[in-house]
Amino acid sequence: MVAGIVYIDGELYKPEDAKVSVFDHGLLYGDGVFEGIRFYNSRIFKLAEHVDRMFSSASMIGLTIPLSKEEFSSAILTTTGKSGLKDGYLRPLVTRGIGDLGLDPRKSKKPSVVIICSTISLYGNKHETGISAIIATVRRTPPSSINPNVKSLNYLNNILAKSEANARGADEAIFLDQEGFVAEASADNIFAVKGGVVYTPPTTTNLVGITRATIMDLAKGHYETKVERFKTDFLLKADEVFITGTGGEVAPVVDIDGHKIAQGLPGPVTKDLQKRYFELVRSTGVPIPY
Ligand code: PXG
Repeated sequence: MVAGIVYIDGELYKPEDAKVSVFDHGLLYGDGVFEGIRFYNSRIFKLAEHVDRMFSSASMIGLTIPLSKEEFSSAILTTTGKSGLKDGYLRPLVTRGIGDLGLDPRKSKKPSVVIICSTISLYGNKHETGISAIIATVRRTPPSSINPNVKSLNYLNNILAKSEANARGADEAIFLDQEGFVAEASADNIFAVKGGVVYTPPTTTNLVGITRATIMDLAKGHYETKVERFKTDFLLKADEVFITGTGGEVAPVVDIDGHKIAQGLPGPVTKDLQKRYFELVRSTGVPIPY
C-alpha cells in the first residue's frame, strides 16, 4: 500500500481512495501542470519557488488555478501535516478538469487541484557511486512546440527517452535539443565540470530547475560557473558530470553511452556540491504544521 495522503479539490483521501474522473482532460490529453516537491526533516524545501513555477506553468497554457498562491501553499502544508510524514515527496497538480470528448479546453469549466503527499526513492545508493546515462535518440521537445518551462502533465517525450535508457541498461537518458546541444536529462537538469568551471546549458531548451538554481547558488564563491551551450563531446571529455532534480537530488553521472567520465567515479566538485545540497535541504524550508 502507498504511504501518505491525497488532497483533491479541498477534500483529503487515503491514497487507495483518491480518484479522478475518466473525463478529466488531465487524463484524456495530459492537459494540466504539475510540480514535484520534497520535504526533509519536517520542512518543505523551496515551497514558494515550486508554487510560483506551478502558477507560471499554468499561465503559459491558459489554465486558471482556482486557488491563490497563498491558498495553494497552505493546502500543501496542511495536506503534508495530515500525512504525519517527516520526509517525503509532494506532487501537486492542476488539471483542466472534466470536459467532453473533444480537446477544446473551453468545455472544461472547473480545473481540478490534486496534491499527492507520499514518498519517493530514486537511484538508491547510486548517489554515492554514480549513475550511468545514455544520449537519447529522441530529442527534447523544441521551444517552438511547447515552452520547456511548462511543467505539463504530458511527459511522453521524456518517458520515451527514459525507455531508451531502460532498454540500454542505463539509469538515465540525456536529451539533446533540435540543434544537437545537450539540453537536460529526462527529469533532471545537467551540469558538466571542466578545469574547475561548472557548466550548465541555458534554460531555453530545458526546465528552469529549482535544484539547478540551488546548485548555482551553492557554487557561487566556490567555483566559476558558466551558463553555456555544449555538445556531447564536451560532456564525454568533462572532468565530472552530474544531474540535478527534486526527485534525483544531485546525482553523479559516471558513464555516458559506455564511456567512463573521468575514472568512472564521482568527482570532487560534484561530491562537494552534493554534500552542501544535502546539508541545505535538511536545514531549511517551510515548517510543516502537524
Ligand atoms: N527537467 C525536467 C524535464 C524535469 O521534469 C527537472 C528538470 C528538475 O527540476 P527541479 O525543479 O525538480 O530541480 C525536472 C523535474 C520526479 C520527477 O519524480 C521530477 C520531475 C518530473 C517528473 C518526475 O523525480 N521534474
